[in-house]
Amino acid sequence: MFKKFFYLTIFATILAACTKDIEEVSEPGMVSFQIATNSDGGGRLDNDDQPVAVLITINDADGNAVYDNSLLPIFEFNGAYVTESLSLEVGSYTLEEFLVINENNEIIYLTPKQGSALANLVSHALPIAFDVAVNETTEVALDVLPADLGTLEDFGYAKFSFGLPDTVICVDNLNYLEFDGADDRVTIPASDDFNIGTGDFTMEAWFKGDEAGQVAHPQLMASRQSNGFLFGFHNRWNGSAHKIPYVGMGRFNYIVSDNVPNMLDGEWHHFAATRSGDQLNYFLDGEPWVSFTLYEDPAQVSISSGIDLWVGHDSRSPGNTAFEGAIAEVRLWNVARSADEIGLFFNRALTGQEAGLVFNLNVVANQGQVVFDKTGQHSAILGSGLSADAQDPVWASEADVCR
Ligand SMILES: [Ca+2]
Ligand SMILES: [Ca+2]
Repeated sequence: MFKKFFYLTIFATILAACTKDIEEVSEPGMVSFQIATNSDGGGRLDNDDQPVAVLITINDADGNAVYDNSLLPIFEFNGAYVTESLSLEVGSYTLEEFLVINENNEIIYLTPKQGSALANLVSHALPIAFDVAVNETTEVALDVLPADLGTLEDFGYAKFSFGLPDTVICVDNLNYLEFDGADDRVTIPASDDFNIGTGDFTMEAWFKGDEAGQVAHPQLMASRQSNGFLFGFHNRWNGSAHKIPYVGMGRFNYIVSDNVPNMLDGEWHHFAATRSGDQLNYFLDGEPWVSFTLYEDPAQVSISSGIDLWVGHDSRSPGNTAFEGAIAEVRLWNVARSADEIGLFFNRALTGQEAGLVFNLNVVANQGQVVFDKTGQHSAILGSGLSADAQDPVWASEADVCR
C-alpha cells in the first residue's frame, strides 16, 4: 500500500499564557504538545503511522535541559495528537527536540531544527519558545515532517543525541554517585509513598560495580524491618557463578542459582524487578530474565517497612550490604510495569510524572547533599544527614557512556 503522506498542519498556536506574577516561580503550570495530521480521506492510519509517544528535550531559560530526550505518551484526540501534560515551574522554556515514535519504537515524524536542510519545510523549526504560567496549561502546536524525508542529520539532529528503544543509547556525560562499599548510602526519609504493602511494584536501578571486593550481599535499594524489601545482590549461592540479582521480601529471598550472569563486571547494567499479583519478574538490561511465584501467601508479603529508604545499603544488616561502585539511577513504582515498558524505558529518561512512579533518584550534576528526585516528592540526602558525613557517596561522572 502506498504510504500516505501526511500534510501536517501548521497551527502554531501557543496558547497565550497570560503572564501572572513572575515572582511565583515555584508554582507549577502545565504544558502539552500537539500535532495535527490531515490525512487524505480522513481514514484510519496504518498502525505503523500511529504516534504513541514523543521524545522531547526542553531547556529552561538558562539553557539547562529540564527534560532531556524524555519519552512522553501521546493520545489521539479529535483527529489531533496530544501529549500528556507535563508539569513545569512557571517560566520561559524552549522546546529543543521533538520526535514522534510509533508502537514499534520507530521514529515516524519529527520537527526539524533551524538551519537544517529540511527546516524550510515547516513554519516553525526548533527551538520553539513557550511560557508556562500559574495554574494554566500552555498548549504548543508542532509542525512535524515524516521521518523518511531525510536522515536525522537532514533534520538537524546529531546522530547520537538520542537513541531509540531496543538500541543502545549514548550520552556525552553520565553522572552518578560512587559508593565506597563500607557505609555509603543515600537516605530518603520514610514516606507513605513507599508503603506499597502487598500491592504490585517495580524496582529499577542503573549501576556499575566489580564483583571482586563486594561484601556478601550488596544492595542497590533497601528498606526493611520485619517487613520491607531488599533489591540488589545476593551472595553466590548453591553453586552460582556470580552474585545474584534478587529481591528479598518478608522472610524470603527470591534467588536463582543457575546461569547467573555477571552483572558486576565493571560495566553499566540495569536490573529491574516487578511484582504482579503473586508473580515476581526480573529483567536484566531491559530483557526478561526469570520469574517466580511467591513462596508465601501473597496477601502476607508486604514491602512496607515504615522506615527510611536507603540506596546503596541496607539498614538492617549494615555489616554485609554496602554496595561498592556506581549508581546512576533508581526507580520505585507502585505498579507492575510491563515487559514492554521495562524494555522501552530502561535506558531512557523518564519525565518523573509517569503514573505509578513514586521515586526516581536521578543523578545529575553535583548538587551538594541532596540528590534530585524526579518525581519532586522526596528528599534524597547523601549519607546520614544534610552535612558532609562518612556515609556520603561521592559525585562523579563518566564521558561517552553507551548503555
Ligand atoms: Ca551527608
Ligand atoms: Ca564512607
